[in-house]
Amino acid sequence: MSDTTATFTPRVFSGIKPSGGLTLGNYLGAIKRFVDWQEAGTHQTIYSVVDLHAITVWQDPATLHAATREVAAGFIASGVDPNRSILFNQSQVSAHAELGWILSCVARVGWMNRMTQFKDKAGANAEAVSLGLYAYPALMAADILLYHATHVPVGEDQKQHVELTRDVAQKFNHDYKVDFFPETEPVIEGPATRVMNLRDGTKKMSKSGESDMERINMTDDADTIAKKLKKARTDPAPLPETVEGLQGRPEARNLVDIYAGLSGLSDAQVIAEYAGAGWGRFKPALADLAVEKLAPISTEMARLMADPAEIDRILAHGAEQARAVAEPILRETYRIVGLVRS
Ligand code: AQP
Repeated sequence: MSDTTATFTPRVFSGIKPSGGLTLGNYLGAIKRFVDWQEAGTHQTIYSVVDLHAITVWQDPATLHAATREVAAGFIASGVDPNRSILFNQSQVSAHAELGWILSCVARVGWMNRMTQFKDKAGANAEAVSLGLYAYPALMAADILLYHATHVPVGEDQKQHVELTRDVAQKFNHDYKVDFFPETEPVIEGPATRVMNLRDGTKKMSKSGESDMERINMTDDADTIAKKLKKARTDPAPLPETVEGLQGRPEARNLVDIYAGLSGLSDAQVIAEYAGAGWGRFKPALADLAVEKLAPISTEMARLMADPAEIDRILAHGAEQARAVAEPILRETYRIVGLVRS
């Protein structure tokens, strides 16, 4: 039984839900890394707007299509090149749903019960949320394993789901006595793998958070980005002399981390540059950096979104390419399981 990905084609898969507008968290934790993988050229890169995941919570049908296009525009404007990466929306490749069902029959209820994201999202209302929200990690395992992806770049919050994907792959390989699915590696590297809410440094920045002031949206204009960062909550102390000094200061750590993620520096390098600085110096510098990096992306997103037919064309072409990779893997899965398929 294999416990490495060495025998598989080096391939990256990752996705983002169109459950609202993209945030700085999605950009730093995911999309920026997607572009790095594409640029490295070491792996085939496959990226998806995972709309089947979005509907695990209510989505207005009138806005879901637009949100799907917006996420696709965010990918492209950030540097995902549809000529070098496969870019598509999940629901156009029905193999995701087909393998999702098969892997739901492999995954165990006890595994789902341990998923912290489900507990966070369901809150006190666990009996009333959709069955899809509960089973989400089985579909996510299918998204990854459908392409025999060896590496999955994600933010910190998705680590547990990628680990569950490994468990699903192992159990499938064990139960059917095959060496078919890889044990995919989650890749969570560098600064800003968990960007926090600007109003509360103990909560993750999310698309669906209550207040717009708690997140930077990738469609925010320069003035809005600067205003939100200048109003971001902080403690009164200046920046510390060392990274260790950020301990117990979640808001300060978050802003340093965002600076590091945007600049390509490490947290330690940011602290070395701003040791002892007050917020009156650091926040405007951060706002300038954020505007410099994000404003061109939001301008390009607006340009792309003005031509929705072109985005749909790119997604349709990507879906065709994704099907070509997925189909033989799904076909072989059916054969291994003993399902009849003509
Ligand atoms: N705050 C974050 N910091 C770092 N990475 C993040 N990601 C999301 N938020 C942060 C990463 O973005 C990728 C796509 O996530 P998703 O949209 O599929 O789901 P999510 O993690 O549930 O994102 P949101 O923004 O919190 O969405 P809602 O509010 O709709 O649930 C993943 O790699 C994720 O780690």
